[in-house]
Amino acid sequence: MISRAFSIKRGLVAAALGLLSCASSHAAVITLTPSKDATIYGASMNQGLPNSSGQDLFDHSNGAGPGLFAGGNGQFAPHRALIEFDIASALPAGARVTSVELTMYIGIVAGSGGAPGLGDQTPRTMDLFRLTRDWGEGTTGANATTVGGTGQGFPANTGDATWLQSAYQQVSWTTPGGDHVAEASSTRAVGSVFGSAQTWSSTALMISDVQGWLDNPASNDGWILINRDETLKQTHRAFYSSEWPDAAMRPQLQISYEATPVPEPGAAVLLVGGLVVMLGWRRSQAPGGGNCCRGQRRPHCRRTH
Ligand SMILES: [Ca+2]
Repeated sequence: MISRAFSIKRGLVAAALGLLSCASSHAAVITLTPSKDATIYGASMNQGLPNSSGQDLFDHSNGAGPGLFAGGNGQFAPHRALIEFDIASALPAGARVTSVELTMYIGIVAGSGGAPGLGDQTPRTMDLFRLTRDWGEGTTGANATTVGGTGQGFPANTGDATWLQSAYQQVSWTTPGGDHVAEASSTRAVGSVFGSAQTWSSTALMISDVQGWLDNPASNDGWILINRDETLKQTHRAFYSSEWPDAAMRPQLQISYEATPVPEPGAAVLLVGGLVVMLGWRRSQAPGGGNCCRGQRRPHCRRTH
């Protein structure tokens, strides 16, 4: 014979399992555009050595221009793109990120003069690294209407990200060119077709980055995009930035995630109701039932009222 206590426990377990089965668990996909993006610019190099002809772009930034550059220009000056997405405002707290991919669209190719089909035709390998220091976006380049002509950036304003400083005249990078982790989160060989989508595929590190930014928003400094051939001449690509007028061509971060199951209100009511009924039943089965008199000890009380 099943004991009364065991029966009650079994009922509670069944109710809890029922509650969980009623909980809403769902997978979802969301696409974000950057909360900020910018380009930082280095100084001219020639086969790894400073170029005596000189093009020092250390004090240039490009926070609000239409293009994000990664790679070397015609005078061997490297460019790097910074990009960040506001994860915590877009995903529910406690969600589990399952897939992440970044897509950007080519706006211009080094050496093309803005003409599709011309310029650097060699695929350029570009790595995404997680940044470890906050940086400023600023308003430089806001008046530019085309990506062409923005490849050297603009004189930085206080607080803008530059090659040497994460916030111009305020905070320096520990390492010039941007503080980032050593291991790339994702890598892509970028082509040369104007307007083409370039996607950095989901990796365990990409997922880990975004999960970390969701769970600890203060740690979110975004990624830096670095072209492995950035010290070579005319290797850059510019991608349309978050300021580009055509929203469909802006950078897009696609995130797949599973929301943490949340008990539905109706299921919670059923559980509480079930508990009340079971506790009432237990009281009614006690010696003397549920009608003991005030002051009577339960083993001695009787239905006398
Ligand atoms: Ca921007």
